[in-house]
Amino acid sequence: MKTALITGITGQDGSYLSELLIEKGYQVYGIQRRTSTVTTERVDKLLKSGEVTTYYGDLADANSLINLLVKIKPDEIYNIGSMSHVRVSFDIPEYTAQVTGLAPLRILEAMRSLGMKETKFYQASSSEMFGISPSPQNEETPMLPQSPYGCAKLYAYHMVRAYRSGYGMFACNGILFNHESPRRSINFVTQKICHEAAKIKIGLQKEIRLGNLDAMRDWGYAGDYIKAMHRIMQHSIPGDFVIATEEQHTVKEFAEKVFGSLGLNFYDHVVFDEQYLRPNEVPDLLGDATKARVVLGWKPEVNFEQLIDMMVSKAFDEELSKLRIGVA
Ligand code: NAP
Ligand code: F7E
Repeated sequence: MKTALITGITGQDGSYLSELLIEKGYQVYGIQRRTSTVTTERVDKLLKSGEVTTYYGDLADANSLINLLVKIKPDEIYNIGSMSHVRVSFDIPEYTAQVTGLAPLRILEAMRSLGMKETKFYQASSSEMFGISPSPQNEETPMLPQSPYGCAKLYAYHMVRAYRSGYGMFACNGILFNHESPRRSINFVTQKICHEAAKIKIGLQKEIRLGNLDAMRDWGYAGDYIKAMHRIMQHSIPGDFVIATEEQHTVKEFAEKVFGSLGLNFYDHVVFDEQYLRPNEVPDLLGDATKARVVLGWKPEVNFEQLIDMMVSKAFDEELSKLRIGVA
């Protein structure tokens, strides 16, 4: 039985990846950080059933990571934990560098000094690293990040490459474009739009406050993207792969479709709010995932419309049930 260690197991991708690895017969361990309110909601079922085991640790604490590597001796490490919010990274740039940039180095260095030659390492790299490079973006596109988050991810990306070539480690970057799901945190634009539209439909509020509506993104489904992570780790040669749908939409288009699917007109409700603008914007992300398609045989299964349907119907049900139990 293979053993996997997932950092960021309580997040969107961590929960889907845990389910996939369990299905494939892995023993799954995760690192959980201490928080004042419990953040294990997405994996609670798996924790209760004993299919996943978590240990306290923190990406900012090298000793906690070393101790867990010694204890678990994983065959595969998926480093998907991160301070993952681009706008917030402008408020906490140094923390972002610590957790998103330096933590992958901490793990790679621990693997190296512990002599874990057979252990494979996956790094959750991001399309945010491309920044203002013209689209479509692939593995050869120059990277010009615009945010502390993008810069931290780029540092980690290069460390993975350097440890792979310098020490012969099986270390890979999945360069994932935006991917969403009903499990997406509420402060990313897709989930925010779905939930606020649902609340407007139910009559709980009248408006939605948003920032830049013209940003273009290549949005896929998280459940498809975690399959790519696993394929990257099973490929015979470690490498870097762009994972994307190769289809682009604006924030405006996403919102129009969400509101339309609930029988609402987005423009009757939207209010511009500059607090949601960023010091630097990334205007145009569109992936070219040819390498993943050809080398890994990976392609997305859920399209843009299906993703929206899935997110809106779950958001609507959740908002309605909060109302029924009196917490909305
Ligand atoms: P997410 O939902 O925000 O999950 C982030 C995870 O990291 C959570 O489990 C979080 O724990 C954990 N974490 C944060 N700080 C930590 C710390 N100091 N120590 C230990 N764990 C910590 O993110 P996601 O959407 O699943 O994304 C997964 C990874 O892919 C991230 O690295 C993200 O930057 C990257 N990425 C995401 C996308 C996307 O569109 N989703 C695209 C490209 C790359 P808590 O639950 O306690 O907060
Ligand atoms: O913003 C605009 C905003 O925060 C998307 C992370 O998973 O993907 C994600 O980063 C766009 C931006 O995602 C609001 O300005 C307008 O142009 O949903 P987002 P992101 O910044 O693209 C990358 C690939 C990652 O790696 C990250 O971890 O939407 N926008 N109005 C808004 N965004 C937010 N959050 N809230 C608004 O009200």
